[in-house]
Amino acid sequence: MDKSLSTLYLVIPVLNEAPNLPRLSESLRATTASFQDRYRTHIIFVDDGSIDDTVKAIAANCHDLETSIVRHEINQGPGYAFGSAFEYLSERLKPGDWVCTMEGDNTSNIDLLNQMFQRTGEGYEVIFASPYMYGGGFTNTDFFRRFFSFMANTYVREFLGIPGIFTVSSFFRLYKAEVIQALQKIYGKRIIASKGFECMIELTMKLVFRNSMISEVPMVLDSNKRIGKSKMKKLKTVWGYIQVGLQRNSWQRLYQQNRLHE
Ligand SMILES: Nc1nc2c(ncn2[C@@H]2O[C@H](COP(=O)(O)OP(=O)(O)OP(=O)(O)O)[C@@H](O)[C@H]2O)c(=O)[nH]1
Ligand SMILES: [Mg+2]
Repeated sequence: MDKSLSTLYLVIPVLNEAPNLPRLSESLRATTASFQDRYRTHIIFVDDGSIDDTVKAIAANCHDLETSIVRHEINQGPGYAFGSAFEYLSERLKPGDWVCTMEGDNTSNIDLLNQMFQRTGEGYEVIFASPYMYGGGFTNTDFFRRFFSFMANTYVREFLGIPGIFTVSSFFRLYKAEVIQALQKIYGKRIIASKGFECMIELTMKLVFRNSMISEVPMVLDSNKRIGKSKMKKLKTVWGYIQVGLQRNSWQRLYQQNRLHE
């Protein structure tokens, strides 16, 4: 391992994903190998009170990869899990590093990372994988899940006033370290307050407040790539979206009051 290289951190929240780990580890291994000349890859799993063998499956499948496991004994939700990962990263991130957040159920097409890095070469600081942009899409995804996702994205665009981004709720994103650090100065080490799936909307808003350079790459979400069911609790997520809407102005004020410290 070349310690002089910058690090690409892959942050993966996992809740009962043991069956998906063999395949996930293969793609993480392939990614680590394909970036080895440019980045050292470090994978941070956030296990959130899984009641299956997720932790054992990580140990069994990822022993040859550089990994850390952040653990919550009791399930707290994916937003809280991302917050724990950002807190963990706050002591470690260096300029030049990148943070990629992704799903643990094999639905984040990690082959897109190359294309995402190409966008960073054009000056973009944050890149979202985007099923809603031209060239992206959904396959093998049930109608209700697509409808829910469509409504969420429409709500954010039309009611929270974030136009111009096609997909605002996807977990699969690439962030420049300096962006995470800038947000941490304003919003604290965890950056996000939301505990549930609405966390990505909160983070998108906070990125937009600081005028971050955001771009998207098209992704086809293939739900057949995962084993098991979605863990999203729909009603809880709708409530989370409403809460995020209610807190929008206070987060914006916080940015305006603290931006000089950036
Ligand atoms: N840490 C943590 N991770 C979670 C939690 N709920 C879901 N996840 C993980 O977050 C990722 C996304 O969850 P999914 O259940 O796939 O939700 P989704 O992608 O919106 O739904 P589908 O498209 O139907 O898969 C997966 O890696 C899950 O293991 C949670 O409460 N805590
Ligand atoms: Mg999923």
